[in-house]
Amino acid sequence: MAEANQHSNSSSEHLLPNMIEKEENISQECRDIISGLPREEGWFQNSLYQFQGFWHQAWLIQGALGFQKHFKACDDDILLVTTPKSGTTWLKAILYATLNRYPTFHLFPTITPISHNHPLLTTSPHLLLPFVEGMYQDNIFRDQIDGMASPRLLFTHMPYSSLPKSVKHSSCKIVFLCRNPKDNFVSLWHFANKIRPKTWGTLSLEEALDKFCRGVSPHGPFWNHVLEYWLESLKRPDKIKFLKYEDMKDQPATNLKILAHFIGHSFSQEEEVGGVIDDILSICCFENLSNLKVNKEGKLPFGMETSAFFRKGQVGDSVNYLSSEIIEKFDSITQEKLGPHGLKF
Ligand code: PAP
Repeated sequence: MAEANQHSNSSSEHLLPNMIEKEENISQECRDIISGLPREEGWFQNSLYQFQGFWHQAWLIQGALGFQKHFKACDDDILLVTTPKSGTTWLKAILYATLNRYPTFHLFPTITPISHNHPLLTTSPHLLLPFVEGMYQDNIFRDQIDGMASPRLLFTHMPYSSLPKSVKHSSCKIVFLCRNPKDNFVSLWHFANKIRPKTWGTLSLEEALDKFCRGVSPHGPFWNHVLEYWLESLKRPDKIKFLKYEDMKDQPATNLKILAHFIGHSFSQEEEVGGVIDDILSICCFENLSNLKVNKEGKLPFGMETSAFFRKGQVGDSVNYLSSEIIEKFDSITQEKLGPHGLKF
């Protein structure tokens, strides 16, 4: 089995103070709440707390409280929700490029949206969609969400049961992305080892596996997170589009067309013939995004290096890390938790 620390980054020490600072700066209200919650050691943060049935970092619990209390959904909002490490960066880029394709295309019908000055070429996808619980963690940023032009394209990792009522009751659309649990786990394990401070040592595969299978992963339990959105998408297919990373990889153009239609921004015949779909997929593909300077050398405001979001971008990489015994264990949990509901990976 490969060692995750082969991927560790010597400059990741600076991340810890930022994460700790965020934990130290939480409000008294949140401090009081988390003091009564079950706590476990985090993967790349000091602690995870079980809040409303799922494991989160303290500062994101504060963000979730603000999100639940203050967020007013608009009917034309589009909310991307993902399980962490399921292809969030990719879907953020795809949705952004799809929603923002009009000005260029309509002004210059012979020019595709992928012009040399497209924002995705110089800005991390993570900065193009506000991370709502991150923004609501801080009152200063809250106003920025309220002040966004419509249609607002927003992002969250929150479980369905923790979403604000107004999201559920408005006509806003939810795009949910998840991924095969084995690949998701391997991606998360690598990510954790890449961004953990070196002084913490490597998180072993066994330790990570134990946490993940017990449900103790960021925004986990993984299976419950996926199941909530799956069940809701069955009840309300017009409200929630349930997507799998594997399907996006397998049939990107077909799924992008479906996605664009779902969010109310279908591609016209003219656009399809003009190659707009292919252009969006080209600018957002792993090879392109991962090689851009902004994604190779950039940093997010809380110190995270943007390169941490790009590793292999492949389906099935977990076979290179998991023994057949572990694969069997994963498959049986998945079958037990999701199988009865008709969800397979
Ligand atoms: P997040 O949920 O923390 O934002 P996210 O972007 O979901 O992270 O996770 C990164 C994963 O998406 C990585 O998977 P891997 O570890 O299995 O390689 C990363 O490589 C993959 N990824 C990032 N960008 C793309 C892309 N454009 N196309 C396909 N996969 C991508």
